[in-house]
Amino acid sequence: MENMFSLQGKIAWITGGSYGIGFAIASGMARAGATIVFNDINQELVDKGLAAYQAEGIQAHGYVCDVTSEDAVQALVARVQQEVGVIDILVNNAGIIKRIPMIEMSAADFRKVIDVDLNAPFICAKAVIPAMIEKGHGKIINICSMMSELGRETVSAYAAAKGGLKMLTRNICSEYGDKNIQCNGIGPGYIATPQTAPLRERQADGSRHPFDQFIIAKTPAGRWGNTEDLVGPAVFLASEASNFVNGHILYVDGGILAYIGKQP
Ligand code: NAP
Ligand code: GCO
Repeated sequence: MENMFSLQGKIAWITGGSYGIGFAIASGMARAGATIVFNDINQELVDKGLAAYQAEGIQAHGYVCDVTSEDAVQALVARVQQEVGVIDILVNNAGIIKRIPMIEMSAADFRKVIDVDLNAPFICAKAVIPAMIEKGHGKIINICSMMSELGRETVSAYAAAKGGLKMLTRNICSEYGDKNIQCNGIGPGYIATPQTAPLRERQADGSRHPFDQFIIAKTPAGRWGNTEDLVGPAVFLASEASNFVNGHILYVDGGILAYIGKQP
């Protein structure tokens, strides 16, 4: 049974993997046997990531690469192939959010979010798929969101990107499923990371942020997720245990999408 979930001998590339959700998923994949490759946007973050992996006993390979640049991504994939090997597993994790009411948001800000959260997963998947086809297998995991399904005030660009990422996931499955490539998404609920820190900030009087209280009430599990909650689902989608699971979005949300909300 254990072998079904083993990632022994696999090379996994986690974008934006120096901290947060990407770091936790990569560490979990390393514990399952995978060799970890990650990138981040500057050397400082990569060094921080390398030290964090080392502290966990993981010898990760870290590179500076902006995933919105197709040239940089193609160069990174070629370099990884030379220095580490062919990428078996891609996790499109790097992402940004801008919380701005739509009518106050500039088109430039909207484009920036779409660029990192939707164009970059296309660029990274496009870069790894040819070698996956040649090797005869591949796993792509796109980190989606509650906003792949739901809207909310101030996150128009993020919701548009994550909704698009859900459909890119299904399309990669449709186009390359016959090449033994499985492309699935993970839709995390509200997870305590730096990205969501502003939504959890304590108020001046020490009370919980109203959004924090809203999320607790909206989540049947009654808590925020932590990054470890995403590890089992990610290892499953990267392993042979999920070889006939394709084009699926696995929501890991403590039940948010199942719930109408607390009755009055
Ligand atoms: P995070 O703490 O902000 O980490 C995101 C990582 O991506 C950071 O290391 C970031 O670097 C990197 N990154 C951003 N732009 C990049 C680029 N152009 N090239 C390379 N790396 C880049 O976010 P997180 O909360 O761990 O989220 C990770 C993913 O999960 C994102 O796609 C996010 O949308 C998604 N997600 C998060 C939650 C949640 O509740 N936290 C829920 C659902 C989905 P910088 O520090 O330089 O920006
Ligand atoms: C927000 C949050 C969310 C989460 C996550 C939910 O402002 O609503 O940042 O978008 O980060 O993506 O799944």
